[in-house]
Amino acid sequence: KTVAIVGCPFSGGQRRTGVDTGPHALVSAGLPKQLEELGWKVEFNGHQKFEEIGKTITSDADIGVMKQPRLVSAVTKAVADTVEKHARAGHLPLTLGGDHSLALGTVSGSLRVHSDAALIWIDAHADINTPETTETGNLHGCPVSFLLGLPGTDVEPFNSWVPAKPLLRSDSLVYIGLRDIDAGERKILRDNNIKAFSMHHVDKYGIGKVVEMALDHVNGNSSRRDRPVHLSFDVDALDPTVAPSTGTPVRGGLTFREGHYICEALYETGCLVAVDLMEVNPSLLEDRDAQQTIAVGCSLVRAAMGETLL
Ligand code: DIR
Ligand code: MN
Ligand code: MN
Ligand code: MN
Repeated sequence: KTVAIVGCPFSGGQRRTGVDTGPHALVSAGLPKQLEELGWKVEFNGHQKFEEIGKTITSDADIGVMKQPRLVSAVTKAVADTVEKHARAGHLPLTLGGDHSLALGTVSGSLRVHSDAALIWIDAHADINTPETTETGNLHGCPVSFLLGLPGTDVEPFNSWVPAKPLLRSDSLVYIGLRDIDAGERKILRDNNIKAFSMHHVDKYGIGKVVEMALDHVNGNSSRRDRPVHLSFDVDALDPTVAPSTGTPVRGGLTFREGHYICEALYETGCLVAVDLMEVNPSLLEDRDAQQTIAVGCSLVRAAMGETLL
């Protein structure tokens, strides 16, 4: 089995610099070799070249409140094409971010090949603001709304490539780890009846039961549990004591083991068709914190790719 590493040095979906160095740091820490040691054939021919896309965009004024909309749209479109290409070749795309706006691209690419895939989104945040509800204008807080085709997402420049017809049904999405949700997002989650396990639910049921319920939800009443799954993991889902170097840390997050358990359990299903690891920002805080976050990021990916304790 081949894993295709899609390194995405991109920070344009939010305001803090440095998250674009995340992919390089994860690869330099030895992630490709670690995956080979797990028995994977690793395809990695350097990181995505987003500078060239940047050069084609001469001015990128806000559209409504959206920040850098043309750049985010062009980059996510390119990511969608790259992920699609690897998925069609039967490879497992592993996308390293970069900020979480990239997932508009990764999930779009996955769904072009695996149209029945479900999305499991591990994050402190729901990232489901629309261009109308976003309070910050940062597009890393919006990718899920575009994937669901929510009202307000049929806007330029994204509608030049994101289909008007929803890519993903709202019952094909599950969240785990939420604890920082905007008022507008809360309404969207409720109105669309979206399955979300907050940290409250992780405390109440335990992570084992939560993952069980998440898989039950996306598989509906099918006992076969064979639905393809795209895992999009924002490292800020973890507690800041575990993964401190990330742009929007929120206390009260997943423990090291809870994060790893999710990855291990999804690997065990045999149904993972794509994995994203996003929002590792090694430039924040001290080097020791950055090294810890990079190490945890590599470790989460290994867990999703079959590393077991025994
Ligand atoms: C906030 C923060 N909900 C926003 N989102 C973050 O900007 O829309 N997502 N940090 O990861
Ligand atoms: Mn490939
Ligand atoms: Mn996120
Ligand atoms: Mn987040």
